[in-house]
Amino acid sequence: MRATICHLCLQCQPDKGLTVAAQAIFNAPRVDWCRPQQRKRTQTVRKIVLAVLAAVLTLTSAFAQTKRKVIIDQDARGPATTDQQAMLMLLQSPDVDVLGITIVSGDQWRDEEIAHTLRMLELTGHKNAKVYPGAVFPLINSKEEIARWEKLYGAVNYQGAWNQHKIHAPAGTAYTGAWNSGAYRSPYEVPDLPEGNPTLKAETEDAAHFIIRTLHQYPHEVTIYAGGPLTDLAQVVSLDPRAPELAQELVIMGGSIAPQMPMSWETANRREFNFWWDPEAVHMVLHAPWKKITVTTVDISVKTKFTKEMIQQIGKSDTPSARYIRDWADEEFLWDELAVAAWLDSSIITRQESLFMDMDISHTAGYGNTLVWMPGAQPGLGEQQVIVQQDLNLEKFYKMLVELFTRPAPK
Ligand SMILES: [Ca+2]
Repeated sequence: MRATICHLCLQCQPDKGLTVAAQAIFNAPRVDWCRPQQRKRTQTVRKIVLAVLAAVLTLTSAFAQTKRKVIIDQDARGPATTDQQAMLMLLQSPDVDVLGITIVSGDQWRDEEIAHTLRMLELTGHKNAKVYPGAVFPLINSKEEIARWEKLYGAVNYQGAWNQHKIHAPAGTAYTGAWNSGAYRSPYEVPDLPEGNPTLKAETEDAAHFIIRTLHQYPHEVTIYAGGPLTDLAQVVSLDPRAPELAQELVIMGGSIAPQMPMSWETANRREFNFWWDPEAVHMVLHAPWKKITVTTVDISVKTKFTKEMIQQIGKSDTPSARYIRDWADEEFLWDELAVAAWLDSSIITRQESLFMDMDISHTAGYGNTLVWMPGAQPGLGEQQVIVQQDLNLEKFYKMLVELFTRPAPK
């Protein structure tokens, strides 16, 4: 019987490894004794466990690093439509980490948009995504300002949340489907939703503070995808003018230069809804120090279409996202979806231009019009150089849409 005690035994078999004598001298100095093979085996097991743990940590870290971080800043008409569908694409991408969704008034008023977004998250299996309330009204523009403008310069057909009545599209124009079917509501009225009311709640932190906090938390790692009016981002610029320097890049759906459309559109070719809703915000954001700005304008958006055939194809899959698209999507230009797709896979864009871009904030006939210049022709008043997409690989884009909407929600 040994008079010493093995600390290996105490650690691995505390009740079996002690002899009576050992228990009697439990407090005696401990030595590494005795069973070289057992000790060696124990050390080998430890090394293997540590190696496996290190490998798991390395893989986890590498996986986390490969996920691209994005903040979605969006107006969010619903159910479905380009707004919800663009968000769903980012949520469904296994390569993307959606850090938060900030909602701004535009196609509808903010609070109703928040409700549609929360319900979309519930229906598509993305309940963990966080939603932050953004701006209710533009910085300067207003219903009264638009009424004054229309008296002087003519009608503006699509006014998003300001539309007071259903607009019936003239035959042959592009104003069709869900895009123009909204009835006017007061800014804070949230009706019962056709897709069901959400039980999820939005966060209490506002959009601008969330964006600033997150850019500081992950400097140079976060893309901001802006699919609506730019009021939230203008508030970011106002509160923390250097915050844009901390973003990896800014992706915008907005603006219009010279789209090939029916004459009713071409007579107002520089007026695009997202930019028109809050021109001063666009001016502020396009003068801020972003590292990179990419703009998906109407010019390229109108080359796309979500067709009934595509919706039916997606609806054959029995995933939560596919069911959501099947139940609520309609034919529509893929405005916001294209901006998302081009960020997910830049090879979807086959032609692009580098232009200087700004916004007409003159409150005259051109108020809300997109301004662009070829490099060298810009006035040099702080306007930014942006990448403007011109053409795309439609087949690749549509394939991505179907793939993302038919896959299960990423874990
Ligand atoms: Ca939008």
